[in-house]
Amino acid sequence: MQKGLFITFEGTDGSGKTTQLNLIKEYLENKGFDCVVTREPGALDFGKKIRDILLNSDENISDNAEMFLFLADRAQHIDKFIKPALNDGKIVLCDRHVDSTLAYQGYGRNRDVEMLRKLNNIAVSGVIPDLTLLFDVSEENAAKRLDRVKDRMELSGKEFYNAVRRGYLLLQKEEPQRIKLIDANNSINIVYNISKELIDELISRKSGE
Ligand code: Z5A
Repeated sequence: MQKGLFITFEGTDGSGKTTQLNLIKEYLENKGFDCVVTREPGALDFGKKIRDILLNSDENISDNAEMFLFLADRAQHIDKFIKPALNDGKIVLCDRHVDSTLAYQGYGRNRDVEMLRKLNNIAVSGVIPDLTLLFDVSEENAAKRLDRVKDRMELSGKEFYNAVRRGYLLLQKEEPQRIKLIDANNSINIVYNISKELIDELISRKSGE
């Protein structure tokens, strides 16, 4: 039985989720919790190779091939890293997970969202996040923050970005209990305070169960 807590950080590129994940790790560790930080794609050696293909390949990767690569990374990550960490009672903080596939491959690349849910279910074999923080930011603000060389996914364009963003907002409406929406156009500090409150709520709810 799962003893730890599984918290995922989601949002479009440039939403600031990685910044918040690192701040939350520090916050939880200062409170004495045992945390591990991980990410998709590319947490394990197996996934690093997949990540390299997904983000850096010059080849014209088909939408279906892209989808299966993200799912293969996830299946391995869940079995070999996330499940064992949760069974050890750790708090797992994961940068991107199942909702990224629904938002990017589903709403962004127009793969069937219901089919993706089924494939995600196979990949995660019963492990569901206790909480997902969704950082929502406008395309204009994200672009200002990502003033660097872009990878293959980030080169997909404005229309793709906005389709992914709308997709995330739909997912949040469907699962408001698990997915908490945060306005990430705000300063790092404001976003951090909101994130902390949501994490504290989760911990006190779980410790009362
Ligand atoms: N992908 C997919 O398609 N399907 C899947 O199933 C999965 C992933 C799992 C992974 O990219 C790509 O894979 C991603 C989705 C796709 N592609 N896209 N496009 P990644 O893991 O390399 O990177 P990322 O997750 O997209 O983004 P990122 O570079 O890590 O950015 P971020 O986490 O959103 O932001 P950040 O690194 O925290 O901050 C970026 C900058 O903004 C930095 O300078 C910060 O100091 C600054 N920042 C952060 N917050 C703020 C605020 N609040 N105000 C001002 N400035 C800020």
